[in-house]
Amino acid sequence: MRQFLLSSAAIGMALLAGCNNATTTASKTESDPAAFLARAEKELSDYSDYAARTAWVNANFITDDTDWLNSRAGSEGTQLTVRLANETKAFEGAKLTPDQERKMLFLRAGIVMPAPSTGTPEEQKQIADELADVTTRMASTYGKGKYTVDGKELNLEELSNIIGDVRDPKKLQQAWEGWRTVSIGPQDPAEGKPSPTMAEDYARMVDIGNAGAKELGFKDIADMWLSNYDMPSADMEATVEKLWTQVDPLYKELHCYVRGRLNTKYGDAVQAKTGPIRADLLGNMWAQDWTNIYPLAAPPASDPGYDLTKVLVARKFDAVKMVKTGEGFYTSLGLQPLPATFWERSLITRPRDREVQCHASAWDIDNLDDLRIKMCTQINQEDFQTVHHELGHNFYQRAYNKQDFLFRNGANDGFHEAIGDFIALSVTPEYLKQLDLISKVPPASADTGLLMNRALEKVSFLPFGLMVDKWRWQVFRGETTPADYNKAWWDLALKYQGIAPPSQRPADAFDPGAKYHIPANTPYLRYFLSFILQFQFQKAACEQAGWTGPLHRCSIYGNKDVGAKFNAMMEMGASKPWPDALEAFTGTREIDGTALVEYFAPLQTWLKEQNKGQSCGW
Ligand code: X8Z
Ligand code: ZN
Repeated sequence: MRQFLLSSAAIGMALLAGCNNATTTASKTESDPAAFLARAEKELSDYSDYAARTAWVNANFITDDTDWLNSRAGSEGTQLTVRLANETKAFEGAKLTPDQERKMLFLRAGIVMPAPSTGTPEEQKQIADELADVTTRMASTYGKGKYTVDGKELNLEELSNIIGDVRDPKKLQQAWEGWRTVSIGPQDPAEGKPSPTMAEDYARMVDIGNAGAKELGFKDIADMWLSNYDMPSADMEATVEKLWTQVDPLYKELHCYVRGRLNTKYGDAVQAKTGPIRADLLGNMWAQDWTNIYPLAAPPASDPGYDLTKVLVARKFDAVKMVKTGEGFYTSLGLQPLPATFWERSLITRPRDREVQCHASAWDIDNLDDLRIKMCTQINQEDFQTVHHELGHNFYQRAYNKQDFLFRNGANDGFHEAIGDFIALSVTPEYLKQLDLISKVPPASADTGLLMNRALEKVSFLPFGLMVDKWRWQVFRGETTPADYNKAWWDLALKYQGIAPPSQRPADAFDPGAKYHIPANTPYLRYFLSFILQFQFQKAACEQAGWTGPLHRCSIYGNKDVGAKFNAMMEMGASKPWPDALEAFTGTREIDGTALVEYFAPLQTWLKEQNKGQSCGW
């Protein structure tokens, strides 16, 4: 199974999974690589069918019992994948085809959180069980998170709505700090001994994972995660630095301008003219998407004349209509509609009477066509975007379902995240007019406003997309120890995002745990890469479509020629190194931030003008 996003250590191979009886660890490696790989793929596929359903039920119905089941499946998955990874060692130095090499690498490097397999079978099982318990507990603690405001228990959507809509700094601070109490962990004094805190669980997971990574020949988990990009891990890290250098100046201009507008709105006592931005003022719980403060940052005299959230509400969109509209975009490109089971089995609104993991995700339960999404959809611009994002995962999954099992994956994980976002870049005024959602297309004078809206979503994200895994790499490498977990998090937020918490954080805070991907153990570099790649896809697609206007006005809606080329890239799955897939669709083999910078160039020019005389940076 591949769930985007929801990988637990269990299901952990960025790819994969599978297991029958985990304690039969005695290596039974065949001498023929083809026979070994055929067995490995069969074992993973069998396990995946079972683990995906267990994880789905757990995420849709969080109880002690489903935690127990998920943890058990997770432990079995760890034991299976670690055993197979170790079995690949028998083929080191053997003559392999490029496909076989690739599959061996996926088996060895594709486990998100490995456990060591030393000791007796009983000891191996014990440590895999412990890892699974710790990771399931962290994810479920996050999923069940709530905080009481004015006597009312609020969940993450409700707290996020405060951060998005309210402009009273005291209320913002309360919701922002309130959500961060969730990541302290389940402290139930009635049970006598309190459960471990999330930070304690996290530290234990890191110890186990690093031991597992070393056994598989990696320096640590960071080295292992960075080994999944068709180049040595150090080269990938250098590539990421290059990308950041390309986009950092644009981010700094946006930061500078937005800080000035927040200062005008709130005054010096709340937001100073210089220094970092107060993290709770940016309209999003993690300051990773600033679209909600568009009304504060809107360029004067450049009003696009519509607000997508208001349009959706006025047109009485419900969750199903949001998803149907998203599907309609993909089918307009010539892709087949989603299967009937998608509509029967997906979860698209938050149920009232049970605990669910509401962070949006897309699932491929049988690695074939049992596709589903799970999201607690709200009727707004952000979730309209998210619907396209999640469906992108599902259409990609179905496109590569004829590949061998180990190749049923994205070209790299950044591609998987970029598919749906690329499609959503085509949600332009011209497209909305075609759907009859707006009555007239705004004139060129609205371009700065339109670009600002997009920048508040895309450019604001870049430093966050980078700092999450910078933090994890430091932790995995032992450069940040548990006592400094929170300090290191805020040091990176300051360095890259230029933001600071509204007040000093308490000594027991574990703020990384208030972001889904940390307790759920989902690597985050993929999103940074996606935000770069989606603009490369957009540029190439619009060139293919013969578009000559400004890129942000280009929509590929209905273009079956572009759709066919796009589908050809998706069908490749992970069967070839990712530069091959990139080349197939865009003609270039390099991941590069230039397309993003070009897309926003008119806005950057405008921002520079506005920021004249300011001392930008922090
Ligand atoms: O987690 C997601 C998706 C699921 S793969 C909703 N995203 C990141 C996040 O929410 O932090 C999409 C953008 C970044
Ligand atoms: Zn995603």
